[in-house]
Amino acid sequence: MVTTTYQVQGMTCGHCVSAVSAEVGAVAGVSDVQVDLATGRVTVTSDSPLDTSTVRSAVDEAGYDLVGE
Ligand SMILES: [Cu+2]
Repeated sequence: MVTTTYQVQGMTCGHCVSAVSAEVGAVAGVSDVQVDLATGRVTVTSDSPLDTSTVRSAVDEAGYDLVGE
């Protein structure tokens, strides 16, 4: 299991958290997504290391921005 933390910009409420959790959770190999609304930190647990671009697309799909890289 690999745990990676990402920084997501633009989340403002529980709905945003659900949207990001759902999209990132749908990425192949992801088993868990924890979102901290206050800090914008998204912790993703997966079977193997994820492509940042894949996670970025998922966050983008939910309507938010992955910060950095
Ligand atoms: Cu919201």
